[in-house]
Amino acid sequence: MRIGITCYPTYGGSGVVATELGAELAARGHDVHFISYAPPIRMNPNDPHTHFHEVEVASYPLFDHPPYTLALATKMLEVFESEALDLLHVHYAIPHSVSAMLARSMAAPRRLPFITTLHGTDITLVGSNRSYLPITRFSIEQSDGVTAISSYLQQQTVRDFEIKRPIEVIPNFVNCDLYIRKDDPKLRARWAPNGEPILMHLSNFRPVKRVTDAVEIFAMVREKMPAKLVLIGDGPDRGAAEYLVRKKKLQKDVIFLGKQDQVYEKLGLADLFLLPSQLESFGLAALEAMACEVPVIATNVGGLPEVVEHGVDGYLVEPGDVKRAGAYAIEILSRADRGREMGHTARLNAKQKFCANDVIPQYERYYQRVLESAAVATACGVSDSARSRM
Ligand code: GMT
Repeated sequence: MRIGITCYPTYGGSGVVATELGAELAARGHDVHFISYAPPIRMNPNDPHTHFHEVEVASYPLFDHPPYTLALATKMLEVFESEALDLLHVHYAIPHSVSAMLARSMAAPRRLPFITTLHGTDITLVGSNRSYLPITRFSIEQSDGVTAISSYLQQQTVRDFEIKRPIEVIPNFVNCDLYIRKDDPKLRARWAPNGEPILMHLSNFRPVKRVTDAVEIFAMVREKMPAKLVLIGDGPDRGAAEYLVRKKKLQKDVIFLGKQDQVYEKLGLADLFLLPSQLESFGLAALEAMACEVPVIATNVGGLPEVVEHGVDGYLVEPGDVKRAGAYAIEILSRADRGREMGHTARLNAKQKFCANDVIPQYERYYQRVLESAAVATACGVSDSARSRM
């Protein structure tokens, strides 16, 4: 298949999923064309099946906000024509599904079906804003196919957006060959020279991630035992996290790595992963840690209970309950066998439920179904608005 993929190319879960999906599809022989304003951060530019098409956004003194949505729609049409795309797959509804809808209309009567994958804040936060809700709902209804990355998000979308069409749940995935444990004492010694346990957090440091809670949890652990906290990522709350680290005099024990490309090289060195988010539609970072045999302490919100099994491969606490999270962290870290056992189970569960080898074929089958029903709809002369029933 020839697949156009649009996503946010910077750090963020939806862009990571879209890029990894593109890489997996390319490895299976599909031609993948990323269409965005910059190459996605994890994209492999040397892969012969992977291509990038830049959306150029012209500015003009009249534009306070250059209309990216329109430039994107034009580029989608251009790539459809030049590369004979079979379909477009857009990640994060706003504004990508609206651009795809425009591109499909411009391509008519040629067929350009598009699939929208919902990731989370496009529904739970930004999409629910009244400036965006009606158009997001419309573009979801109009998509030829819609997927959500967890059952939680599917139900939330149906409920909050009063969506009548089917939404397929295709969960996020992890490459189980790449994300593996790396018990390398030399590498661990960079952060923990005296063999201290390593706690880790990875996110975009947005307020929804509650990064300062990770620091609070670590401070509780640190009162009981030597330990190190490695924070991966960057974003608006990094300053607050750094301030809290200084306030608690933990500078020697907390390492801010900033944005990192190959996170699998780091995650496999951790003993415990912290994801104390206010909300998480899935929690990809938790899954990536689990694949590396790292138990997870996360919050009992959104799609996280679909990923982390409380008491089995980690623990779930209510958002903001740092005391309970700290107690669980101490429990896991003070008994090495408990942590290892949970870590092993975490990898087993990650492999069983979310391995790329199983999830990517779900996307391939879904693409096929969307293409077939779009072909039938065109043959029957069904309009765009009536055919979005996949
Ligand atoms: O808010 C974010 O963390 C970014 C956002 C995105 O779309 O980039 O992440 C969402 O998508 C990820 C990939 O599907 C999910 O793993 C995250 O749980 C989800 N974030 C939230 O729901 C807050």
